[in-house]
Amino acid sequence: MTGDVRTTCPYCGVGCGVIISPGPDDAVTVTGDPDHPANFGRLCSKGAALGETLVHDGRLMVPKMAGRRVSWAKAVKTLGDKLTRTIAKHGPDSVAFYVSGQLLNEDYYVANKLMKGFIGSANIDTNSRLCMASSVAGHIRAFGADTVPGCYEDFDTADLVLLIGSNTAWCHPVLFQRLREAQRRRGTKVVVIDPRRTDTCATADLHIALKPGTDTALFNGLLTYLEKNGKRDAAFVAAHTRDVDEALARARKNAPDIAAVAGICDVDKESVARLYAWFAEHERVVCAYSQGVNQSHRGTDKVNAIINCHLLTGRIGREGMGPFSLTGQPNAMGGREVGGLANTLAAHMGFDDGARDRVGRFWNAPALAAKPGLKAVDLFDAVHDGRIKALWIMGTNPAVSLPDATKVRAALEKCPFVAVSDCIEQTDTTRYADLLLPAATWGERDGTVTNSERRISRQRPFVAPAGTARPDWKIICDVAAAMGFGDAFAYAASAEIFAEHAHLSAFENDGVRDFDIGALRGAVDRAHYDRMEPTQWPAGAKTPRGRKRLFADGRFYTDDGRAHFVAVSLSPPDLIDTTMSFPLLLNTGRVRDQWHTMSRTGLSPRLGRHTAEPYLDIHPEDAENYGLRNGSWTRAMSPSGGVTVRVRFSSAMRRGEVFVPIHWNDAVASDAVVGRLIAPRRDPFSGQPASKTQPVTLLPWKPAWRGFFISRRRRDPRDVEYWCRIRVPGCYVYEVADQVCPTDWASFCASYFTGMSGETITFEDPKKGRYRSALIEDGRLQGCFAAAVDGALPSFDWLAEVFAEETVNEKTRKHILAGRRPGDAADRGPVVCSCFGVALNTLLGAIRGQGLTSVRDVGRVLKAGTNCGVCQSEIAALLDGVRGEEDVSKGKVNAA
Ligand SMILES: Nc1nc2c(c(=O)[nH]1)N[C@H]1C(S)=C(S)[C@@H](COP(=O)(O)OP(=O)(O)OC[C@H]3O[C@@H](n4cnc5c(=O)[nH]c(N)nc54)[C@H](O)[C@@H]3O)O[C@H]1N2
Ligand SMILES: Nc1nc2c(c(=O)[nH]1)N[C@H]1C(S)=C(S)[C@@H](COP(=O)(O)OP(=O)(O)OC[C@H]3O[C@@H](n4cnc5c(=O)[nH]c(N)nc54)[C@H](O)[C@@H]3O)O[C@H]1N2
Ligand code: SF4
Ligand SMILES: [Mo]
Repeated sequence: MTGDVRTTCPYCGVGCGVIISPGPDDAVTVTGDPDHPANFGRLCSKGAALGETLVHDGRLMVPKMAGRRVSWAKAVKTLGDKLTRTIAKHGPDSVAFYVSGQLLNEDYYVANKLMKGFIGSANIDTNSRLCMASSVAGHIRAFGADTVPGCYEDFDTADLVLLIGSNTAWCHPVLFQRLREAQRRRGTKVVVIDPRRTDTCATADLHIALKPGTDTALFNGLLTYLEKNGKRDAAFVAAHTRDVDEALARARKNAPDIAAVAGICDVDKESVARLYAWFAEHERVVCAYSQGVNQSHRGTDKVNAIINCHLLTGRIGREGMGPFSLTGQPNAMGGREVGGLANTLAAHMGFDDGARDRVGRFWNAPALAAKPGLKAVDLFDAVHDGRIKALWIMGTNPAVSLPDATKVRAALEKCPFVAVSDCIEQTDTTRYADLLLPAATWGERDGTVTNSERRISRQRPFVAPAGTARPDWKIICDVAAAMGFGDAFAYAASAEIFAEHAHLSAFENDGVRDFDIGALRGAVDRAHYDRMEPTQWPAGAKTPRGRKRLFADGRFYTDDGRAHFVAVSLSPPDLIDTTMSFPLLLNTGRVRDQWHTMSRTGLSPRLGRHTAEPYLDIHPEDAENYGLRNGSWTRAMSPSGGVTVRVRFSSAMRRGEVFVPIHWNDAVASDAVVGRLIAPRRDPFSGQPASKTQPVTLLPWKPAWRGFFISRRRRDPRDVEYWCRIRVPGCYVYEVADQVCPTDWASFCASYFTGMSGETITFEDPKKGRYRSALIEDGRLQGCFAAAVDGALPSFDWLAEVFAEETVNEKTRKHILAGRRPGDAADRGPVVCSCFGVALNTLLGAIRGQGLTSVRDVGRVLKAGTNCGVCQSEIAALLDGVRGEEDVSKGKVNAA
């Protein structure tokens, strides 16, 4: 590359602008784009580490059939023929696409057009079903369209922000920083509503640790309270809404007063009272919500319970207020716009006759789908029972991320033909593919994404695709041509697809549909597309440069133009009940420095150090009942499956609830696919699975020995029951454990060193059951193995650093088997600040030793937290912890 390239981060829905600049030796530097309105130059730890992920490790470089390389021509023809023949024999509904919020608008648009307009089925659904479907359904019920009314600026100017079921500090870090800035600048109050005390709570004014699933009661109670306390905006409600009485009647019955709500939600009355009083007091309120709301078997009702409160108070569409759904993936929003969900047609139109006729004419479609298609879980059920016979998966890893993952795998196994487009060769899903298509990925692809605030930004390429990889839109159009639809898919570039998408949004619109980006149609001209600045839709004839907010005029997209209150309730069967056999409630979600199934973040050594192993968080008092110790292992089980993970004690958990992150999968760990545990229970309106409330039980899993293995090359163990891989600079670390001890450690270890050469140094203490060995060649450490039956192991941190060093000197060599840095007694612990590699024990040492008292002090002394800032909440919590220890030692704290 020659000059700077402005593009967009490929991770979360904040949609930050990044600038890629050429660096020395073909490297690039990644910085935040100061002019991008989503981030104004900021990046979080994941964004800042993007440069490290531009390696070709594990990339799928060429198309493959049954594991063998084939030409693109053959791959495209095979897939085209397969689809055509299956459709001819079994009808259009016998084929399906399962796509992703990680595709660009252009990819998504052509995939949707091919399925719904040319194949004649609507069996195309997306992983956004697992993510945003309840928000979509809630928006449509209330507003008549899937509209996010507000924008990020509202977080800057609100007086009160509720973060509901959102771990914003970790999942939308740059937006969270923006909110923290507002807290500092104007004293914005922040309330977190989440069963767990997450990092997001560290700087909140109030945390409501409600019983999972009870949000509807909390917001129904709020609605009742607001009405009782004269907070209804009578003029707005009368002129612009309907069904307020039904909603209020239901809310009153269900959540009559604060005491009742506190009981249902299992929180103290004072917290509920404070939340309600603050909401009543502050005109400028933003309710931002994410997966704790959406991923529920009553997620759509939760969304409407929240929206109802904004409608009653008329707090919508104006500066600093409104309900705000935080989108997860970089293009979760765009997928909704093109029509990637099975129950929408295209450009925010449904399957009514008018829309079908309009879209059919626009596409000149030979076979427009007549009715909605199958939603994700149903779609995979149809694969399982043989109704769907050919499936094309693009940019998602359903073998990991769908509920009932074991059944999903069985479905993939049974399906007569599975094609997968991915950029990574070995994922849990690609192993079921009959045909693998190498997709170009971030940095290589060219198109647009839409973020949480409806802002469409460009992703621009700056490197050539790896191997023979091609952009998804191109692959889809080639397959369409092979099916005989070449004329309708003859785009020379993604710009032409975008222009068509923009044109369709404006086609016979006249302001009746919210999604209108007609003003961007000029993008058909390449130069125009290249220059396109981040734009918030609607960007039609009236507001060609985009619009920040909608609904200030009180006009909605329902048939009667009014917003609809929705009467929602939370009756006892809606509460999630555990049983005698499965007495704990499993909650699932994300960690700070990993992204989904780790195919990209897993490549970054920096990011691997924040949370190295899959784990289960549990309250220490619960753990006791299950015979679990901190750092021991557990087998967590539900009726549909299990995982084996490490136990972490956490007082941030409510009693009776446990948490397991979603990221680990068979490509990085022996048995940590949390989707295997989740029952496919889903919301009746949105079809979104309830991924956050699964009854489970726990058993201790007791290995006879544990250890680790470090190697320069990847070599996933096959002969141990437990393993997980951690990427660190220059090498791979494997944590391993097994229930059976090898009879001979030396030969067991030798099997790990197979194929490597060098001099072996060994230490063995048979009495204590400890064994350590290292392989050194030409002064370089090649492999390292340590095992112990009593768990007494050195930390691998320093050893991993030795791998990064060029040569091992005499002094170091002596310490290798001890696993300890010369002259160093302490283990540094996990990395807290990824940007500067500052580890936990270094932080604690400095805080205690130098008496540091603020995040700023820590930053001054260690630099930690001074770049992207996402670790600031963790540092604040450490400071609190140390302060607590001091208070205890000074006798300031009485036993609680
Ligand atoms: N680091 C990182 N960031 C990401 C991602 C990632 O993989 N890694 N993924 C992106 C994507 S696709 C998404 S969808 C977003 C998700 O972003 P978030 O929704 O913020 O993330 P989660 O961790 O899934 O869940 C949020 C919280 O919901 C809480 N919760 C569970 N049950 C309930 C309940 O009944 N009520 C309430 N009020 N809360 C509940 C959980 O305890 C959890 O802390 O993150 C995006 N950002
Ligand atoms: N239990 C539980 N399950 C969950 C969730 C939860 O909270 N709990 N969250 C759900 C949510 S919100 C989400 S969004 C999903 C995410 O789940 P998935 O979508 O399954 O996760 P990813 O790892 O993001 O999968 C993306 C795949 O696309 C590939 N890829 C990346 N870029 C490209 C590209 O340009 N083209 C193509 N063709 N491929 C590409 C990557 O290599 C990767 O294999 O998980 C859902 N599942
Ligand atoms: S907040 Fe972080 S992950 Fe999300 S878009 Fe911005 S830099 Fe990327
Ligand atoms: Mo998501």
